[in-house]
Amino acid sequence: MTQTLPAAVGFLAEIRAETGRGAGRPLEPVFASLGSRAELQEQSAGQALRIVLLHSGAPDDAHARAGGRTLALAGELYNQDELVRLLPGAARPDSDAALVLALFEIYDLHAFRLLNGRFAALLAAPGRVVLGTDHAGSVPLYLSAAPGRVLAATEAKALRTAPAGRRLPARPVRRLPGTHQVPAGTVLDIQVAAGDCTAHRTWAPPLARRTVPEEEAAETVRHALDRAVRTRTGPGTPLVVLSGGIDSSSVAALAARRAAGPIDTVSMGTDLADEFPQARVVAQHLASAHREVTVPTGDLLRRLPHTVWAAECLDPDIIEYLLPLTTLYLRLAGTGRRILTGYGADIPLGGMHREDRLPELDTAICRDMATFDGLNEMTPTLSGISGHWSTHPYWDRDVLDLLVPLEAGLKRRYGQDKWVLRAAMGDLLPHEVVIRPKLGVHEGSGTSSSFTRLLIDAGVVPERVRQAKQLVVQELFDRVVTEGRHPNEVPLDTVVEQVTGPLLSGARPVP
Ligand code: AMP
Ligand code: PCX
Ligand code: MG
Repeated sequence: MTQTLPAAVGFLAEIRAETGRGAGRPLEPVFASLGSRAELQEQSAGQALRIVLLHSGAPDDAHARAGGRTLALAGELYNQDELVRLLPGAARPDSDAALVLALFEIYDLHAFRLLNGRFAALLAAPGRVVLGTDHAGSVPLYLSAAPGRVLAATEAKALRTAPAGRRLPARPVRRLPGTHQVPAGTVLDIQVAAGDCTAHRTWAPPLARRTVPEEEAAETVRHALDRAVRTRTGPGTPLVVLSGGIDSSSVAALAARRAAGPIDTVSMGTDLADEFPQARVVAQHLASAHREVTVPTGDLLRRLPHTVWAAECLDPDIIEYLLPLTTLYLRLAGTGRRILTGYGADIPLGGMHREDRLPELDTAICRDMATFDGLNEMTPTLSGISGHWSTHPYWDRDVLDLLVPLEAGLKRRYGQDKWVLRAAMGDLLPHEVVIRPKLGVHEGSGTSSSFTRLLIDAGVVPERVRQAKQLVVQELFDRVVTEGRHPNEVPLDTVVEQVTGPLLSGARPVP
């Protein structure tokens, strides 16, 4: 059978020096993402290794062994064709995990500088553990290390019962002492005996800007995005989450052009707001099998705990972007779909920035490219909690390396935002779609306003709504990540009551 999803979508790994010092009870493999579990255990060179793979039917493809090294990979690569050319001999490794391991044998940790993918990886060698994230850190990876042991997992909650680890050159996780997140585009090289850890950046957002003639800019963007969509499209019918804006409509158009039959598209809205008419124009143009999903706002807000559980994110703005998508994924029939989105296009293109001046536009792009790490907004776990795999072509490494450096005047031009993308896609979409500005998902679905309304109804004054949203998200994080509770057991109304109580009794701030 041809695999639709990556071989593994997550893992938990424990490496212990067999000195007795690092001994401890094995951790429970607790994941929000759905999947089957397969466990590997190895004992060699005075080191014990245990890996629990969260897999989708082919666990043997998610790990590889050679030369005393074992590698586990959650996720997938998008540039295998160029990578295999680096290997000696004609035989193509039979999995992405085997390919990364073969590259590691040649380049050691610098192999991670070569990869374009959506993955988290762990490599165990005698006395050494290497942890690597893709350029965007799009599959989150966490670790806890102490002399004689390294624990790592693709979800922080899987490490919640880990004994306190030492401080590392990585971001600490709230209220999990010694648990850190591996930064985006980073390899951590850990000496097991001492627990020492060195960080190597393997990717950084480009800082320079390039001037490119209009036509060439549009052509190269089209080519790069087309390749990113192609490499993300599996053997089955592609499913695109479609808002009708230029970002997701472009992905849908490129997927439809290559597909043998109609692609699937789906749009979500609520009883408060939707963008169904706009999405319908695109679906009709592409002759996709299109669905509209209307979610009552009460049901939408009840998915806040699930969104925090999946994203392990503390940023209330990001949670507002992710809530409608998580809710939509939970309403998709069955499991095992490969989902393409237009998520992230607005970051390198400055699409959420609504004004004409170029310095402000580039300032916003610089800020967003410098602050995305750790937000987990691209995490596959959002769709993983309903057994699907999402992937975001605009955050392909080559697409980002092309989009970010385009000078701001190519991004805002002739009074249009994201001009270069609109120019690149002009021939594949109806003109009205190509030129239409759009609201963000949190606005188009009424998510932000319904979350605000919930808090106002609970008595929060407008000036404190933002603070209250932050507190709700923090409290949800503490319950579903730190305490490890299932989101179904965390009723939103009690959390709202708990965090708004102190806000209500406090003095009303002077406006
Ligand atoms: P945005 O940039 O706000 O359009 O949202 C990011 C991505 O989420 C889009 O490119 C779409 O792939 C997806 N999305 C946004 N809104 C919707 C919606 N109403 N229905 C389905 N997918 C959506
Ligand atoms: N988006 C944006 C990303 C949200 C901003 N994230 C950030 N600054 N790290 C996108 O899809 O590009 C919307 C709704 O727009 C989510
Ligand atoms: Mg967008």
